[in-house]
Amino acid sequence: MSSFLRPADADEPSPLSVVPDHSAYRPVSSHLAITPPVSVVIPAMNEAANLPYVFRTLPDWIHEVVLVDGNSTDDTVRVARELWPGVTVVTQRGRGKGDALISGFAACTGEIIVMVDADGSADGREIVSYVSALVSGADFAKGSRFANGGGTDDMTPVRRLGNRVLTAVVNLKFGARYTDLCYGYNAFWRHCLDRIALDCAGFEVETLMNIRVVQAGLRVQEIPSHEYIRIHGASNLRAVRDGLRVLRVILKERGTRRKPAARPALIAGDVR
Ligand SMILES: Nc1nc2c(ncn2[C@@H]2O[C@H](COP(=O)(O)OP(=O)(O)OP(=O)(O)O)[C@@H](O)[C@H]2O)c(=O)[nH]1
Ligand SMILES: [Mg+2]
Repeated sequence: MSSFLRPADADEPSPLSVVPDHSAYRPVSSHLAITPPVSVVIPAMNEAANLPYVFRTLPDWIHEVVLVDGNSTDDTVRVARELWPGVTVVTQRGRGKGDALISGFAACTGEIIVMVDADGSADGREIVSYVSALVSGADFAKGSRFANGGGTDDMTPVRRLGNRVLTAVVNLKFGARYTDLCYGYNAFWRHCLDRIALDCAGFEVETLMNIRVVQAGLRVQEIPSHEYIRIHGASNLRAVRDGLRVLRVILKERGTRRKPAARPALIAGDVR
């Protein structure tokens, strides 16, 4: 069990009173000395041609890779096993990216879970930024293509406009301050899953996560991320159909806009 690095667990004993178990921790880099076990979940449907690019960028210090196969008709599973011999392959029972991620999360044994697309659009070398944010105190590290330092090569004007409008609606309704909404590169401590109880099937999964982490009062930090263009194959996303699914989720979730914390009244002699 991780002891002092894991945040948001008020019931845990004081760091000074426990002996940390470092056996599961791995050295990472000069930026981040050690990390708890990190699971990388990759939803993949017919991505055999892209997997070599994805796996090439994954850091060698991660604890495991969980690939969720959406009943691919190509060599996705064989290629994944060749590229990462210890890979855990989960065969998806249902359909859709949300369904795939929920199955993948359930199979993870790490304490930190990172979601990475299989189409070559995500750079695994960014994982260290996500993990750094989590070990520094965030519960949920949310990738953003529109935060300073982020970017995208793979967004049509229609998608860009849709994403911007949906982001604004979520910010307004739920009191969030997101710069990006429909983006698949995120990471979080495993304990977040108990607080957000995911129950959706399709591409609306990221939106649902983003809303529920805010509703749960979890600490969210945006991580600037660059989205590269899908290398091979065709998108599974249909802008209008999936945009409407996202909108439905936003409308269905109950708004929980929180009031800013009241400042205690000044009393005589109080110096601020
Ligand atoms: N297992 C599984 N993976 C899926 C499913 N639908 C999409 N994916 C994967 O989810 C990731 C994101 O899907 P994409 O088709 O790239 O969607 P997108 O990123 O919005 O669109 P483009 O990058 O523009 O093609 C990819 O790794 C897909 O292979 C599914 O039903 N099952
Ligand atoms: Mg993609």
